[in-house]
Amino acid sequence: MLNSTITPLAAQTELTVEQIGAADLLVGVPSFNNADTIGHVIRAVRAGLAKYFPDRRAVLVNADGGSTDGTPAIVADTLVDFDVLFIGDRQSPLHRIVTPYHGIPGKGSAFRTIFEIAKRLNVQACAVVDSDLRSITPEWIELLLRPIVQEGFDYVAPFYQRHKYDGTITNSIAYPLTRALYGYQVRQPIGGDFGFSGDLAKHYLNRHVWESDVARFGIDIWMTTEALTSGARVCQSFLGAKIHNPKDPAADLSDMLAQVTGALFSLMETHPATWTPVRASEPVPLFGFQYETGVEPIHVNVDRMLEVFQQGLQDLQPVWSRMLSEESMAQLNALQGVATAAFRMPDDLWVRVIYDTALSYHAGVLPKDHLLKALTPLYLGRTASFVLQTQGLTTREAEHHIEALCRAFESRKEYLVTRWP
Ligand SMILES: Nc1nc2c(ncn2[C@@H]2O[C@H](COP(=O)(O)OP(=O)(O)OP(=O)(O)O)[C@@H](O)[C@H]2O)c(=O)[nH]1
Ligand SMILES: [Mg+2]
Repeated sequence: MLNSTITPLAAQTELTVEQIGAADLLVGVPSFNNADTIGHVIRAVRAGLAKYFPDRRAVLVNADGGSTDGTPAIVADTLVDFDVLFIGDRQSPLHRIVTPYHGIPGKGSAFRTIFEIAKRLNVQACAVVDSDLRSITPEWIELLLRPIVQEGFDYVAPFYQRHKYDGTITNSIAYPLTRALYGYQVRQPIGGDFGFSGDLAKHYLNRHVWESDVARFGIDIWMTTEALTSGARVCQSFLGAKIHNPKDPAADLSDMLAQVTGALFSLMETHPATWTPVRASEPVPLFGFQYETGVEPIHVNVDRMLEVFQQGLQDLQPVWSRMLSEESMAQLNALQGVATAAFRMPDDLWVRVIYDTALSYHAGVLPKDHLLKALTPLYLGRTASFVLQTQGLTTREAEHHIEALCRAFESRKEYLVTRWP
């Protein structure tokens, strides 16, 4: 593999980067139609850099995916006196034909551009924050950058309080699986707001993954996993509440689920020597003062989720029976027609579903996109079960259930390892 592939930048960006020459800190903000919220995010970034790093040369990069709601103009209006770069990761169709390697539209492609600028400016530390955040404060910038700049860490994952029904992909798959595989308790491996060193940004650029799910929403889990497997020093920072524009798991999450699990499973194929020997997990250092915050309630439609699950039991038998073990299939079939209040998909069954799916992905029993799509109704069944099980519980109490799920992933890991060829 070539190590020197250069990520192309738009001509104007090239010029601006050249003029800036070098910087100490870079904050990247990916955006795609975030006009309602990005002004707040940019103000927080700007204040954070000014307050906590007044003597450092700082650059803010807004990597926009072709917003049609005026997002870039709002960014421009919000900033006056420091260097800003505006990047479009979505080329016009014509332009894309000329330079197809500019990348597929997605959050990951936006990050690739951010990494490239970080490399060219030779920065010491970077942070990235989502542009739909409504709870970001200037302190987030310090909490994401300081561990890199002063404490010798290479990667900072966020740690926030979220409503018990926000982050369902995190809670049911990304956190438990990452913890069981690699042995580190990174609570928000796909939180989206990270700090990392300039060196780690270069490492990311040298991995050639930009035609895969990593170019889209696979980017977050990929960054965290690459950090863990490359021997980077990883920590977490407590950022308070994460309040953003949440998605209804039943409505919007299918593509994101496929991209995140696709990245997770393909990373398992890249790093088997790292994860197969691991049998326990350890806490990861946590910076920042922890306090209780209020979180906004998230409404989820359990009936809709169960409908999709039951429909899957009807239609997807041929697919599920190829990707799951007989025992899992039998347990799933026993859930047919179960009334909502009584519906439960136990931890052990869910762990088996995920491990079986990872094994089938690796074995190539089905085209990968079919397999990942077939996971959606199963995930919705599990999410409905979690909602029903934790109804009436506080977020903190619901956390005990997530901890129990993590332990189930860890204690059943032998099942996965012994079947991995
Ligand atoms: N440049 C670019 N940015 C994107 C694209 N898709 C999403 N983003 C940005 O990535 C960030 C995260 O996207 P969200 O849709 O909030 O996803 P999320 O918060 O991880 O997922 P949920 O927990 O489901 O809300 C936001 O700042 C988006 O603007 C894209 O295609 N291009
Ligand atoms: Mg969001």
